[in-house]
Amino acid sequence: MKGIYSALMVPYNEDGTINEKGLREIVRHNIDNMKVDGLYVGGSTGENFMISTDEKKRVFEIAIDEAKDKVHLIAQVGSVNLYEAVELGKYATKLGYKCLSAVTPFYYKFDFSEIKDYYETIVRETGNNMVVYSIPFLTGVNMNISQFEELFKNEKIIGVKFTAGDFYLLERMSKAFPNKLIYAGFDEMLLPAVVMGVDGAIGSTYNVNGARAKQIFDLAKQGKVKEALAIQNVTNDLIEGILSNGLYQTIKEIMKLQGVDAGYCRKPMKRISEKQVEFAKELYNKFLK
Ligand code: MN9
Repeated sequence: MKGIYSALMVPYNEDGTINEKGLREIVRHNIDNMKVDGLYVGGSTGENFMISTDEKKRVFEIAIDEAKDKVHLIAQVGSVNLYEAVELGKYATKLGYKCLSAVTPFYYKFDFSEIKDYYETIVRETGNNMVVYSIPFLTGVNMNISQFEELFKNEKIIGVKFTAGDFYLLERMSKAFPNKLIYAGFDEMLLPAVVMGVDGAIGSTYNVNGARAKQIFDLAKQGKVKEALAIQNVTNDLIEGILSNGLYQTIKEIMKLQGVDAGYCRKPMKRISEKQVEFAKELYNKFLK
């Protein structure tokens, strides 16, 4: 389950419904053109926390139906509603997902025993594997190494998607848990994460820039840090542009230029402006054409 995973984008129609045909195209684009090793379905990038339980299930159905067994698939089922997480986990497991992931429960400032119970409940109820999704800058939940160790005692908890810039913790975890899968979550810091020993990376920009990500990953694994840095530099010129122009709106716009029906973002995210569309075009022409 190592390598580069796209955090799967989900295209929405103007009325906010899922553009199912476009979603199938995005899955194929990632597999055939971006050549990613896996897809992380139902994460932040899929705008998952803004959609209903039924819509989340539909995204899981379409992604696995289109991807078949060509790439690794991880279904993100986490929710501040644990009962929804369990329901989605059971659903994804039945569909054939071999691994689940769940964001740390957020908003209510749960203590660690509550977080631990949340993960153990999902794995117990589903019988599936679990990759913890840690993204402190959005959830406010920061876990230390002993807490990760505590979670990892459960053999079904097989790894973590670590979306943070704490490279000390990342290095400590890679060293301490050689049998767990550590995925880096910030695309702009892929190279240092690989140098610190991660097994893979999961990110939004891989939907459009997967080829460079794979090069960075492979070169860094071979110890060719200088060559990898040159590619990370170009990648970060692109990512800087994407972030300045609206993250998901811009990735969708670039994907359209790559020939994919990538749709719109879901409200409350706003519609892309003409000016942003123009800048997305510039980024595409400069970095991806
Ligand atoms: O899945 C993504 N995080 C979010 C990880 O979208 C919140 C990243 O891929 C970032 O989008 C990317 C740009 O900052 O690194």
